[in-house]
Amino acid sequence: MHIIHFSDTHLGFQAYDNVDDNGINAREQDVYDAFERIVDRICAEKPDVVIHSGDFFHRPSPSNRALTFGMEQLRRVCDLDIPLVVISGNHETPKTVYTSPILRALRTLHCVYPAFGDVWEKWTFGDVTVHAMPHINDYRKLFEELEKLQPVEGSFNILMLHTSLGKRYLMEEYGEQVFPPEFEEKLQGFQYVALGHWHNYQQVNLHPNAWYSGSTERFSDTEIGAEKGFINLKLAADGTFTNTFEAIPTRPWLKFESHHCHALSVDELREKIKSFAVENDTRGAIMTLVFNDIRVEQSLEISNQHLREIFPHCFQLLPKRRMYNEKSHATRWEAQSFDSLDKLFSAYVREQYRDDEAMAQKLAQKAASFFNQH
Ligand SMILES: [Mn+2]
Repeated sequence: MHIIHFSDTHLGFQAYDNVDDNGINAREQDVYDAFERIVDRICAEKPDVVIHSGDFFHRPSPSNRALTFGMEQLRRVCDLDIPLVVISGNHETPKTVYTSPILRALRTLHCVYPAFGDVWEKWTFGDVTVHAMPHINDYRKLFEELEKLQPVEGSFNILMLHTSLGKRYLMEEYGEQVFPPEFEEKLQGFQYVALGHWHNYQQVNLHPNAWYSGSTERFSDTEIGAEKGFINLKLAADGTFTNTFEAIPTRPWLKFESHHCHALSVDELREKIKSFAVENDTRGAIMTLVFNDIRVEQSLEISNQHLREIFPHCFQLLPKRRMYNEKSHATRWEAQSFDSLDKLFSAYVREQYRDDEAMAQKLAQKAASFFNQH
């Protein structure tokens, strides 16, 4: 038996202002492309069963485009008569009773078995039983279902969960859950636990039968350096199995980081960034640029516009400036926000008029009243 396990496709996710030739948010399109690549592989490999461990859609009410795209792609799998089981994740599970579960729409496809709402469901395909435990917001109901959960004797039991198994796999998101520790022992009754939620491909240390397939695209800079793709699960007749990860191509996301920027001259810092631009292929890449302990006046000279000139062909620049505070030697995070523009300007003016404190103060005060007015 061949099973393909994937997860966290987040259809409908959008980020940044880049729009493609069709007027679609370019990052949203990246997410669709990743999904389509996996469906291409499913159609080529023709596995016996496909499982998706949640966060199929990014929201409980996805856009028309996300919904129609998802349905069209699943239809390709149905045309090959391959059953596909999908569970609801914390992202698409409705937060109130006023919203109807979007995964219900997938029931209209004959090969798709969506699990949503507050119940554990199971389906058997040949030698394999797939237990689908959707994300359940209400802990009382979740506990009830986990109490009932039981593997089928004589079958290869796969349990699908969208959760953090142990506290290590939390994503710092609304509504996410840690798998209740009192039920962890129960997991041993299942030959394979197909996990979703954590975005990197990973075997769980404490539960070697449990695997995160990871997401199909990168949704934050914590996913830099991790490949994206799906799991090929191959079962042998004796009940053993092999688990292999297959990567798909995705948009590159690179990270430049400079420590102790305050100890460098602006020119030295610039050279460092430029050599990174030479050593790496940054075309079409998302670029996280971290400047640790940077002085205010340095950050004004290494502006976003400046960085754009160094990386003219990158997709998106994400600079993070961690400010150096000479007096306390403490540092703090400074986003690209304008809330402390007056402070930035005043520090800059003081730097420019080192020998004329009176002039610096006068300019800073004028600027401060201007910033207050506007
Ligand atoms: Mn999730």
